[in-house]
Amino acid sequence: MLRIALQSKGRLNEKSLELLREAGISIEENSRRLLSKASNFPVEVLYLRDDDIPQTVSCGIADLGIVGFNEVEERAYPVDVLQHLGFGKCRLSLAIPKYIEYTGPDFFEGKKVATSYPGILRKYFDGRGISCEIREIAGSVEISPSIGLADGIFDIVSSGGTLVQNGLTEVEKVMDSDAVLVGTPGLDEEKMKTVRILMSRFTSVLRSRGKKYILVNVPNDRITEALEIIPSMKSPTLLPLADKGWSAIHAVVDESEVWEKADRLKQIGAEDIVVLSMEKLII
Ligand code: PRT
Ligand code: ZN
Repeated sequence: MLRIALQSKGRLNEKSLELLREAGISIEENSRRLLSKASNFPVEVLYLRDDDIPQTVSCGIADLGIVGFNEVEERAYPVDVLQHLGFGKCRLSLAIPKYIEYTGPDFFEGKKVATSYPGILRKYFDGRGISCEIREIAGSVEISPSIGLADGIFDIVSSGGTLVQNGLTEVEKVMDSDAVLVGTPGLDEEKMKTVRILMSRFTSVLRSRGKKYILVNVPNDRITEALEIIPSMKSPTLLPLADKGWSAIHAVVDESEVWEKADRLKQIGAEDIVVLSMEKLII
């Protein structure tokens, strides 16, 4: 039985459970329970605050965890980063009041910066030989400059709305982050077998996200051009139609490119373009 630590509530909770669900793992969801077993896979979920996940996985109380890469970097406990999961995307950046002129990273020499991520920030400044006073605070970092606590902040940025609301401007991106699957270093072979199955299911789910399945009928003399518009993952599926001189192409395309590709296919004489949702892409 593998134990996987997930955030009990917060930004990553829902998406982590959704990933497990889409990977075919049924967890009984009861937020008051600390531990829940899956009914159809040898895994149980341990719900924790995200801050505690790296340590819990590092010391083997949980075999796996899903947590922001920023927390893994900040806590610096030894864990194996097994997979980037692509949700919970954000960046950690330095920001200063918007009316102050920024002169590059040396701006922070001798200044004070407020953050909840002192470890990552210390590494950044040390790597550049900048001596800056880091003021660690637990929350509402963004108000620090306006109350005179710091000259700038180092915090998570997603849309940038919070910075704007507080009269701040982003001046340096220090790292990108997304949710990652982490594992206890040196798991035994028995557990690793299950971990590998889980990771390959996650890969299938993640690959199918944002993808559509497209079927299109193309005159045979335009097939080469059509295949340039919708290149296939391996070799394309090409089926002759009953109507001689025509073939059907099946391919997987990014959702964001569907309209643009459909327009181009029509321009070369393609007809009957069908776009389908893709639930899983199991390779
Ligand atoms: O209770 P617990 O300790 O478990 O949760 P938490 O409150 O510490 O973390 P939570 O749930 O807020 O975030 C969990 C993880 O989500 C973070 O560690 C990041 O990896 C990731 N993540 C992604 C974010 C954001 N986007 C995000 N926008 N975490 C926080 N924010 C906050 C940020 O702190 C800032 O206040 O949102 C604000 C900025 O957002 P924008 O969109 O205005 O730029
Ligand atoms: Zn937290």
